[in-house]
Amino acid sequence: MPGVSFIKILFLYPTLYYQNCMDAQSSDCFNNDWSNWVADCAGTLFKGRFSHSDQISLQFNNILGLKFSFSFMVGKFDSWDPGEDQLQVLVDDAVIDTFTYGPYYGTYMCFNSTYPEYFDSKSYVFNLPIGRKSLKLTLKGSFNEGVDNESWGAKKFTLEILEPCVEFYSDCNFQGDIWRICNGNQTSQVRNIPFEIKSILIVNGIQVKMRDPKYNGGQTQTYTSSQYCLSSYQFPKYNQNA
Ligand SMILES: *[C@@H]1O[C@H](CO)[C@@H](O)[C@H](O)[C@H]1NC(C)=O
Ligand SMILES: *[C@@H]1O[C@H](CO)[C@@H](O)[C@H](O)[C@H]1NC(C)=O
Ligand SMILES: *[C@@H]1O[C@H](CO)[C@@H](O)[C@H](O)[C@H]1NC(C)=O
Ligand SMILES: [Ca+2]
Ligand SMILES: [Ca+2]
Repeated sequence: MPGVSFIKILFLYPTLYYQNCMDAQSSDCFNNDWSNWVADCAGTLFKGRFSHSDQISLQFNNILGLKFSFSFMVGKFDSWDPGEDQLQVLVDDAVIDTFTYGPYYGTYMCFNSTYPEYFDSKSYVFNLPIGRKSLKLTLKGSFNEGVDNESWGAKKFTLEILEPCVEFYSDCNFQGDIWRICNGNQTSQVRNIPFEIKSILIVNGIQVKMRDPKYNGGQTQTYTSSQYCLSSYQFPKYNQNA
């Protein structure tokens, strides 16, 4: 067996996968991620304001990992009543946190001058089942009065992949048999994958290097993004006895 074929995977972690509305006046606060509603509280832009049963979500597709970190900043605006008004954080429709604040919690900054505001940073680490390729994050409110009295907003959305994975497939478009490697069991060199590779799912921040004497004149290929269809790809050497 020729000894020069290899696959090398470089996991640069934590992998910053997504950010939105990070600064006080970031222009991407106005994009359609989460919501196209934008509120300005004393010079700081938030997605919002939301009240009653408003909820905002973002769906991520073709994302691969075992462990993630999601963070954002919540704006508590005006008169939240504990026990009555609350905000929930959901991952794929499962609640991972529920929180509230008192009506006089914070400092007077914007909107209804009778009640103060509070900006709070939230951060969550969670796992996804192996093989899951999508993720939906949701912020869901429950308030019994309108935005004139009590409301919320959110900004500084960040999603990091703490344990990313790469998946190799026997067919194009991420179909067929799967061979997966995650950074929890990172191997710098892999010599045998039990099928011919037709596509590779690679999230931002990961490098996959491959070389085989029969492919591309034996030159090392470096992939930094997903490969949807590698036709006539014969690498790595198909090992039927693996
Ligand atoms: C706001 O609060 C006031 C005073 O508690 C109440 O009378 C009013 O109905 C509330 N407005 C809404 C929209 O719930
Ligand atoms: C501020 O809140 C009070 C009490 O809930 C309400 O009566 C009033 O209408 C609100 N003011 C404005 C400007 O919305
Ligand atoms: C790495 O771990 C994943 C999940 O446990 C497993 O499917 C995969 O085969 C492992 N790869 C190697 C090279 O050990
Ligand atoms: Ca206020
Ligand atoms: Ca209330």
